[in-house]
Amino acid sequence: MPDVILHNYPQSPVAEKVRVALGIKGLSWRSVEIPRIPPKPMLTKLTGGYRRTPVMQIGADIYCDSQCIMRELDRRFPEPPLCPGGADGMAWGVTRWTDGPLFDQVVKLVLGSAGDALPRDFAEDRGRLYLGPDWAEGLKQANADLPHIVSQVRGQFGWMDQRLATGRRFMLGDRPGLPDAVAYHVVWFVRGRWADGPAFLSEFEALESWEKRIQEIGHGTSTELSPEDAIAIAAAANPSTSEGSDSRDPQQLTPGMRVSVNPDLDGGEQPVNGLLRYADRETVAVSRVEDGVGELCVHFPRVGYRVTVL
Ligand SMILES: N[C@@H](CCC(=O)N[C@@H](CS)C(=O)NCC(=O)O)C(=O)O
Repeated sequence: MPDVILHNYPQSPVAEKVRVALGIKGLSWRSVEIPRIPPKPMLTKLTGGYRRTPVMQIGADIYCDSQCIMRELDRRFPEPPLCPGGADGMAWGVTRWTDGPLFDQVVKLVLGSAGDALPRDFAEDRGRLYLGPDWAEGLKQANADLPHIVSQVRGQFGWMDQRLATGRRFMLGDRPGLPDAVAYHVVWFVRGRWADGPAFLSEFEALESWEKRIQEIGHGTSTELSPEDAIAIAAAANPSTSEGSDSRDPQQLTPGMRVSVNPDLDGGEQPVNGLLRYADRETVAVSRVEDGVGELCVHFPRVGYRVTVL
């Protein structure tokens, strides 16, 4: 199998989630460092427009969004499983809480508390992405509303702490898994990027000792790769995804349809267009041809993404 390549940057919490999953699986992988703000021409050459972090590449297959990445990692490298002890199914639902409402509040906390200290281009990019077209107003509101936002995060971190306070080593028991990776990245973000984060977290003793256990797992073994080499690897490979669809598909998606795929929330992002290659309940994959690279298959999760038939 070609190498697992993660396009990421060190400060990205969502990438940290995937790095923890790579650690749980004990994998060796290649790391391509991408810019923190657009333009990201080497990344979008592979994705066809998707610009978020992280993106996973395996040959000419490109996996957008951590939900899709984690699922593919579990499919290709089933041992150890991301949902040990038969926790599959609802454990994915937990990710919709941590990555959705909880992450949104933590972003407001981090951006709102930084206020004017944020570099202008970063504030503009992340403000638009997470707070919508009225992001400047949203940032001011977040700053004025910090005590409320902290109270919201505190309650939810309390749930995680409670889960661990019963003596469990990890969220599901003795073995680490998906709920650990998705909870950890939010805690990691709060600790590292909010000045009051460490003091805030000191209330949660069980959570703090669990953080150490997650850190001990590490990130697997990574070696650097240049974006040029990653593109050359894609150019030399063919997508490994077979054509397929599902007769119960509510949108009646079938291979060969011209579609566009975009996150279902308005972050002002560019849709990815292509020919549908594969669709089921969990994923949608489109084929596209990129100048100088050839055919690529770009994968997205179904939940949280809108597929539009063109
Ligand atoms: N739903 C996406 C969210 C990814 C996301 O928002 N990542 C942040 C970085 S932690 C991002 O893309 N920020 C803008 C950027 O890196 O350009 C996922 O789970 O992968």
